[in-house]
Amino acid sequence: MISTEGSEFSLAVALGANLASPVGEPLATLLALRPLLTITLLQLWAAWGEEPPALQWSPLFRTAAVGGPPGQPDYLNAVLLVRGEGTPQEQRALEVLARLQQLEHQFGRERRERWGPRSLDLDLLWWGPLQCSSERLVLPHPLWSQRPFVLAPLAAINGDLVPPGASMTVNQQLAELQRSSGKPPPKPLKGAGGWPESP
Ligand code: A4P
Ligand code: MG
Repeated sequence: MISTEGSEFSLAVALGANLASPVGEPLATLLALRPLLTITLLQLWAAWGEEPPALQWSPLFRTAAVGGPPGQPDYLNAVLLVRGEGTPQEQRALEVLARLQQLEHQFGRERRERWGPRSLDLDLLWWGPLQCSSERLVLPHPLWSQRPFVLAPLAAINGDLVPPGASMTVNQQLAELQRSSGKPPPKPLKGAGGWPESP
């Protein structure tokens, strides 16, 4: 048996917003969220007795809504990659999810309909090879590789990344999606002051 103890794993979080939150429009929401999400994750890793992970943020992307009711406003999307030591565990992933949902709630998230507009959506995409299939948590997220609003931010962080369970790089998946949909991939939002990765 190959031990994964001591290896580095990545955990990925998808961020999305297309309605105003108590702090303002989606850009204000994601700017306010960033330090809170950073502290939340660093606190969790510290509580588990792990070294602080490295956080890699994508630029922000303005993307057309996929699915859900017609006429939704465009989204602002981004992805956060959290890289650190320690073996991914379902119990810990549920703790991360609970903290993400607290943040969604803090930013005024209301759940009305599937894929409906929202002031903040924080989805866990994967955590290393961990697989979960409960109602509360499905990992890897079943749809991430078909979502241009996930693949384009991931490609901006590292297009050569082969995510857990995938057989292609993120760049290859993005090219494949472009071929099958016939739509160009989303572009990073320019001039988003206060978001360091913004071009
Ligand atoms: N849940 C299970 N697994 C997970 C996971 N890996 N991460 C449960 C997060 N939550 C997970 O969540 C519903 C339930 O899923 C929760 O109670 C949680 O315990 P939700 O946030 O209300 O569902 P959702 O996000 O609407 O659904 P889903 O299937 O994750 O949809 P997507 O893929 O996130 O789609 N278009 C653009 N351009 N940009 C977007 O960000 N987002 C969506 C939502 C649709 N269209 C979009 C965007
Ligand atoms: Mg969600």
